[in-house]
Amino acid sequence: MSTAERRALVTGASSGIGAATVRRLMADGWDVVAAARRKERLTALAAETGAEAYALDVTDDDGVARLAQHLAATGGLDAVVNNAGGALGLDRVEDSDVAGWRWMYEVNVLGTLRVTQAVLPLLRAAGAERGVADVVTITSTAAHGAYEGGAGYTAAKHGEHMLSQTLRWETAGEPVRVIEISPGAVATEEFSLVRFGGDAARAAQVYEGYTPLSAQDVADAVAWAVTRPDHVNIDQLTIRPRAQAHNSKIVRAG
Ligand code: 8X3
Repeated sequence: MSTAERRALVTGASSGIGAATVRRLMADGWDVVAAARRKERLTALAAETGAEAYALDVTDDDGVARLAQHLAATGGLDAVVNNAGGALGLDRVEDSDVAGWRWMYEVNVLGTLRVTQAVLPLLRAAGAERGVADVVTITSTAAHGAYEGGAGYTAAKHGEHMLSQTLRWETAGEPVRVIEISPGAVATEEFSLVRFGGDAARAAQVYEGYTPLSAQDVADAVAWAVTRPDHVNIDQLTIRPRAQAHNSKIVRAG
């Protein structure tokens, strides 16, 4: 599939996997709308890559609807990369904070639902015209298993996984592919910092003693999945560092 004149929306684009995906798709010749809450954080990325910076909070119904209108009025959409999301805390179930779970559901599950619902008509139209369009969702290996302290995040990611699975059943036969990319440990600027409430030392420990994935590794997987021949759907792709066999099994040096 040629990427010439194809347009992608990437959410959570201000850092990490989102920013790397914007860079990779722009380098591959896509037009990219880079969306994130903090538009000022997108300015440098937009200047560097030529992507369009768009302020979006995936928890805001009206904001998501406005984005869909903007996309419809400015050329439509060939692919969405649902990347906005995150984890809060590493608390046992008995100690979990309901507000933290609510935030994780709101951003990971409902944010993906909101954005996907809003742009699906545009993707259907693009697919009908050009052969295929893509819904890509960045879940996590946490979408496919459990680990101690992870229940809020794993439950939300399992929800996102089932959203993706169900949408694939519902759109089978249409020119819309539904793709789930599930990364393991990825060293990004923010994921673990957010999870541990800004505790930089604790966040850094997550990636010590082995080579974690980079955001670029995941962006490469996205770019590969959306450029398969039109009849090929990469349902779900797990990608981990070589030193990781499970969320809780990482072999560290020393
Ligand atoms: C991040 C991977 O192991 O922290 O999505 O759940 S993990």
